[in-house]
Amino acid sequence: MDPIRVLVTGAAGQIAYSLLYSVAKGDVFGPNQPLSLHLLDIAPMMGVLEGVVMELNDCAFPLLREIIPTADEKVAFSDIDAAFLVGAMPRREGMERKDLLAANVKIFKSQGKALDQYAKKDVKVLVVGNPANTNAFICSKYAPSIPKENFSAMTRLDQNRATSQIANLLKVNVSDVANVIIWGNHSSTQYPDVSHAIVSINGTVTGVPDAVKDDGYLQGEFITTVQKRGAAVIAARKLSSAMSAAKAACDHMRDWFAGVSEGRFVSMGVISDGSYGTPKDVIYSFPVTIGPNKKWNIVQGLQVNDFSQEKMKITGDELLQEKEEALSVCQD
Ligand code: NAX
Repeated sequence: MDPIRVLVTGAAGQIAYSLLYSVAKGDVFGPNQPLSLHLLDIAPMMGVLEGVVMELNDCAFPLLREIIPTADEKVAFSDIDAAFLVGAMPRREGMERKDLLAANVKIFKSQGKALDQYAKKDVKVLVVGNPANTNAFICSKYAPSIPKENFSAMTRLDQNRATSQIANLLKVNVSDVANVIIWGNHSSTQYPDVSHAIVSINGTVTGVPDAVKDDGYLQGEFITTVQKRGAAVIAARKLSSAMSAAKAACDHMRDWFAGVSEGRFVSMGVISDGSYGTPKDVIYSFPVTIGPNKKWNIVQGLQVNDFSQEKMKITGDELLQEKEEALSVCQD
């Protein structure tokens, strides 16, 4: 089998440190798929990246055929099949939201253009770097030769966090809980929704709301716990989520490449077609099914009550605002 080319940006950073291990081991593209890893970071990080390359070599992964560390976007994006865009400008103390957005627009505009020029046209792009949804939108805007469906933003960590909260509460294994939805933006306005989630308890499948029997919790503390989980990890670890973020990025890309089983759906930030009254043309997190052809479809026909509709609107409005702000600093 020919190796596939996989790009990881922010390759010298902390999420990449966990992500590269799993990707190189075969957790994402399968145990028989050889790979060539393209590692992009900024020039001042090349020394650190060299250390990461040494460690990847020392892992002696049989599937890893080539490692290309670089600070050059042309080298990084050439002929790639999949991209994990993890590197982004972090918010520094005293930095205005607008400045953060402007710095990221610059990065993702440049990377969008590089994708357009150098990547395979069927490349699958997962944006992890924050603000992930809007970064993915900008990236896609500057890569017009690549279908918009090939760009996604990561909300899988939020989905995994929500699933784990429910599994712990019901004292079941996480694999017994399915179809938890994250709607909207990967931010504190996201709406974790278990109205359509199912759980298997002693072999019987029930709706999560029926199993939990506490709508007050599901519409209150559950939502805020998931929304604020990232901040809770930072408060405890003094560093942001990395191992769990890398695992979620792997889950997202694996499901995109391999598909998800019948009756199951996962959440991904994808280009909105206005389903469920959401704003069109923003990267909004929806429940999606994925077939064996690497194509996702937004799950249709779910009943959305007034409570959900309101939450979905709040996060949609935030995405519209972010998009407007990002476009205002785009210049062209
Ligand atoms: P780190 O600061 O450890 O690493 C980021 C790396 O990106 C650094 O090595 C930096 O030099 C590099 N970088 C910056 N600009 C770059 C550019 N233009 N091209 C290539 N590399 C560049 O951050 P880490 O903890 O790894 O987090 C990375 C990003 O993920 C952050 O934006 C973070 O906010 C975001 N996250 C997103 C999550 C999600 O669910 N979507 C969850 C986890 C995480 O918070």
